[in-house]
This record gives sequence, structure tokens and C-alpha cells, in this order.
Amino acid sequence: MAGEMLVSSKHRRHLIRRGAVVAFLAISLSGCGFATAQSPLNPAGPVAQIQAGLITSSFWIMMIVSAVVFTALVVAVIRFRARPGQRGLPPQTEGNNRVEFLWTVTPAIILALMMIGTIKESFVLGKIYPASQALQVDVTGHQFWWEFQYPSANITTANELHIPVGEKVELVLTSADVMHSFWVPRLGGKTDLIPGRTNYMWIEASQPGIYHGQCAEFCGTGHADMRITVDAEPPARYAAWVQSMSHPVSIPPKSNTLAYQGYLDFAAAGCSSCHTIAGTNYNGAVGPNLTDLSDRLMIAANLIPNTLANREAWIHDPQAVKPGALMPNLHLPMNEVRAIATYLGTLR
Ligand SMILES: [Cu+2]
Repeated sequence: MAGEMLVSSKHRRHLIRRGAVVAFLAISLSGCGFATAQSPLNPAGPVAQIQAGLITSSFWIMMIVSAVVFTALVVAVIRFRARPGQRGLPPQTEGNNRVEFLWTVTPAIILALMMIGTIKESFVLGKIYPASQALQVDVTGHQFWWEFQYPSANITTANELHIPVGEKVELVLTSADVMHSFWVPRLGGKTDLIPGRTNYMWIEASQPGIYHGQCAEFCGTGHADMRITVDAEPPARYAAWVQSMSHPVSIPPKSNTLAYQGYLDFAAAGCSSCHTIAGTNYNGAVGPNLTDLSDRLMIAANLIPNTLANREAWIHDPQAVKPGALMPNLHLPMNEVRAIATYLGTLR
């Protein structure tokens, strides 16, 4: 009986030890994904490149310092360990000018080098470009979506930021309600959006592609679902997008019965008191601007793909799709939901 208990407690200790090793490896290795879609260590433009350079150079300096310090520690522990038969304290050393000079000056030089590099790059990163030198986009954070305005083209859109590849884009950031933070890691570090204040950051994408980001400042229940998509396009495709946004097709022909019904229902149900659709007289300013909606990849701040079924689910019960969403559930009958979702699919 006692033997059995001994075996089982030994077995349990063995399991706990093995579990601890697995947990340690899982936690430490989970930071090792490099080429992920939202990794600052996988930069896709000059801003992120500079920041990744600062991160990696500081990392390697710290690694070298750690290697020197830990080697010295291990050598000291082994060489000066207590020997059998040794009595009393070993010889004591106090005040060694050469050593003290070395361990004061060396860290000072290392820190100065890191400081010079960081300050130099801070000026590059912190530069605010005037509209003549960069495409200006005014970004407004809302609970829980993003508004993007292009003053030079008189365009407003939401959640999907279109930018031309290889061009500097100056983001002018503010918030309509609480604090948010704009973060698309592959294009640059985060910058806060603060109500009543204007912050600036510039980004540039070196390659065409879709870059993902998130709100990075807790802003309420829907914070985790406040996502950003940046669509970096070759200049010609970007120009085509601007053209399409500037000349939206927003009223379906009467022959398209269901979509036209949706166009009417959009006002009757009250959607137009919150949403703007350029090219119609719908000009609500509470929720996202829906102009050219069929061009967007996702809906609900990049939460679900922009399909008819998903638009229906969203209009039918926004909170079921995105907890904390501020769009009200209007309890519309299913035929109205379908008509509006169909209408929104025709906006281009
Ligand atoms: Cu947030």
C-alpha cells in the first residue's frame, strides 16, 4: 500500500516536471513566428524597416553583453568555488580602478551608440510631411471602426485603407470618441488616436499587397474586432480606385427590383440617418461611409468577408456577429434585410 503511494507520487512529480518543461517551451517558442502577417520583424516598408533594424541591432548588442556577463559569471563560480578543507573567507579584493573604469566606460559607450542610432532614426520617423510631399489621409478612430478621408480627392471610406505603392502616406490621426491606436505592424509602429488632439505618422509600402492591422489601445467591448486592412496598390490601380470612388454607382436601376427595393428600404429602415452613400441623398455621419461597398473585401471592420450572406447576418443582428458593435439591431423583417444586403452589394 505504502509502496503504491510512493510510486504514484513519484509518477505525479515526473508528470509535473515534464508538464513544466512543455509549458516553458510552448511559452518561449510561441514568440518565434517571424514571417507572420502582423509581425514587425517582417517589415514591408521603410518605416517598419527602420524600426525592425533598431529592434534587431539592440537585440544583438544585448545578446553579446549577456554572453560576456554570463561567461564571466560561470568562470568565477567554477574557478573560485569553495574547496574541501578550505577554512574562513577567501582573499577579499576591494577597489580595482582598472576594472571599475572598464565596467563604467564600456556600458556608457554601448548606450551612447544605441542612443545616437535611435535619435538619428527618430528624426526620420517623426518627420511630418506636408501634402505636397506625401498623400495625406485623415484617420478618425471610432468605436469600433476606422474612417479614412482623402482631402486631396474628396473621398471618404472606412476600414480598408487604399494607398499607392512606393509613395509616402502621411496619416493625420484623431478620434471621435475614446483613445484608439493605429497599428499595421508590417508598415510601422503604433500611434495613438486621441480625442481633441492630432497625431501624425507616415507609412509607405514597398510592395503591393494586403497588410493587416488592429486597434492597439483598448477602447471598449469591440476593441479586439477593430481591424485594419491596408491595400497597397500599384499607382495605376490606386488611381482607378480613386476614380471609382469619385464616380460611385449608388442607385440601382428600377429593373433590378430587389436591389432597388433595398435602396428604398435603406432610407425607410433608418440606415441612412447613420450612413453616407455618395451619389445618393443618404448622408448620415454616425457609422461608416458605405460608398463603393462592393469593392471592400470585408465588412464589420474587417471581421468577416463581404458576401451577401454575411451582409445579411450583420444587418439582421450586428451584436451576434461582433459583440459590442454600436450599430443597433433594427429587428428588420428578413425580406428587408435581404433587399438592403443586395443593394449594398451593388455599390461600386
Ligand atoms: Cu481599440
